[in-house]
Amino acid sequence: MSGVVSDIVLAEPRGFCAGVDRAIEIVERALAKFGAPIYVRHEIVHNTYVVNDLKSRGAIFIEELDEVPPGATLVFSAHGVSQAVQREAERRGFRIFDATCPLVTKVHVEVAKLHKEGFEFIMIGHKGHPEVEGTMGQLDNGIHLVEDVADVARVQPGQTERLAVVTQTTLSVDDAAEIAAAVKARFPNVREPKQQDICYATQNRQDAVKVLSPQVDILIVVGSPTSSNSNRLRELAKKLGTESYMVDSADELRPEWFEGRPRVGLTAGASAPDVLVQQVIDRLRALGAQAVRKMDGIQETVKFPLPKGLKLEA
Ligand code: 10D
Ligand code: SF4
Repeated sequence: MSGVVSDIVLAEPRGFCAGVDRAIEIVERALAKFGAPIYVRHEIVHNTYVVNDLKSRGAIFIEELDEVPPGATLVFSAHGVSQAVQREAERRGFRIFDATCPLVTKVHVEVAKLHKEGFEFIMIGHKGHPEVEGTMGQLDNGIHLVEDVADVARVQPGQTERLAVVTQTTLSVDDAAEIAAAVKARFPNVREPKQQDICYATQNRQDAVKVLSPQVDILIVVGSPTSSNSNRLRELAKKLGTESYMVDSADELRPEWFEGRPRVGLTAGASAPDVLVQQVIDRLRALGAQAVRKMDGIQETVKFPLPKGLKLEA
């Protein structure tokens, strides 16, 4: 089966975003400063390798706060938490570090601000996703979830005078725009975010796939099945007519995928570490890949500060 792959083109940008870098660093620094175990509510980011690596170093991942012993150190995942979870964690007296991405927190802050001004919300997002639960849980009620255009026709806000749209940060940019347009058509007064809530990293990785897909025969996305933004990359390539598969690790690559598809594009979701991309490259080399090149793409420079109490000088 060797020799099926001829060359690899790496998407640019791909892989870790600033929010993921920060979230992982928060757990690492908490481990270094306070020692194991450090409790983390939900997977810190949706990646199997990252979670297993932190587990091996003393992190314990939980979903419910009653799994955390009194006095423990607790980190909230990058996807954010509801007000109820925040309050309950404080009530239980844990030492809390919030690894919510600042771009998710920005949406929470906007919801709280507009709520005070009497707004209700249409949230575009995926039901059951922890970020959606966290954002919807900023209010007791008044946020109505729509997952697709059909939901927009069904949604019943309490009033339509003061209605605002918010979105999950990791959606398909194109699908979200279509759903937002349907919201606007049904509720012409609706207030849309000044800058859309879909984050720079989601936007940039999808833009790169749009450029790369037509240049290759198949696109491999490194990412875990639970990762929304990674799934959107594979879906986008398929929509553009390029065969695409998502893999959690190099072991999942199947040689038959590449038969008759010698030019391979490779990208990674915002939660997928570079070590996995390197392992995929090694596996593709074993399948015959000779050349590896990066596509031209923008360089990301976004970096978020760590919480107080975990900065190096702290
Ligand atoms: O599922 P997802 O794309 O929202 O999360 P993942 O952990 O894969 O990537 C990082 C994105 C976050 C934390 C939400 F903005
Ligand atoms: Fe933050 Fe965007 Fe990364 Fe999510 S994908 S952690 S919103 S930068």
